[in-house]
Amino acid sequence: MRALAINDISCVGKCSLTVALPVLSACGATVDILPTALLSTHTGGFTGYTFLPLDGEMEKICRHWETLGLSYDVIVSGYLGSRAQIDFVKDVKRRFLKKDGVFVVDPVLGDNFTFYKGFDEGFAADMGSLCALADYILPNDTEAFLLTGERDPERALLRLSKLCPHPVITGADDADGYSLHYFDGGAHKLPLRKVEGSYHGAGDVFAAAFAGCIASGMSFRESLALTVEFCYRSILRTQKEVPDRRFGINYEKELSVLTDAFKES
Ligand code: PXL
Repeated sequence: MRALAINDISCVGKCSLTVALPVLSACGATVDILPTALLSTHTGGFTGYTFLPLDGEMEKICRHWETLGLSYDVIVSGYLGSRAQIDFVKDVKRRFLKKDGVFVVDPVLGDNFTFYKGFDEGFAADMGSLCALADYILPNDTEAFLLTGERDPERALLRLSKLCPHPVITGADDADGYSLHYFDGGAHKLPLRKVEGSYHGAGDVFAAAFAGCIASGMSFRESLALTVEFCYRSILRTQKEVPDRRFGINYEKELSVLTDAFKES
């Protein structure tokens, strides 16, 4: 299975490409990367970080790849630094995704019901137009709200299902507790064990694991269950081991959840 991860390189903070590479690899994928920007750290809670957008370089990289005849079983996109990059990713899907390939979009917009630095409503609307081209979208509760205007996850899921056939809201509180919501023709709710606290990079770990599972031919439901198990264990470990949550999730010692599942495939 050949995967393309489109995301930034945050040198410190264990998110985006530095997570996508090991996690997709643990699912047995050959992983190529298309970096969207180079940052000294991610933007969540750090100040004074460097930010180099790679827009011009991305087109040059793709032109070279076309001479190699590359194509992908799965493309997974994450943090995009500008509205132009959102348009570019649409083009990358058209140029490089196999006919029966899977396009997974993590619409990275914000957390704790606020936008990440540099994003606004116009950016969210453009991200929605990228979601409309995806087979699976993986917003957190904040991103589901920013994309639909609905705070209630069940209503947000239904709105998202008009955009994309398989939306997943990766974790949201409602009257019944904390749950993942997904749609596969009907709406479903998967209760989650909540680990108290806020865990930067958890969404990126989730997106990479889910993309690896679904592209390996695992069913939607099984892919979610395995991804949830991997993320839960990693977050629990982080709660015990990492006092400063800006430094990401300690997922490394839990990669065996994925490697064991994909040993024979
Ligand atoms: O984890 C999402 C993410 C990815 N990349 C960058 C970010 C963030 C969230 O803050 O800043 C650069």
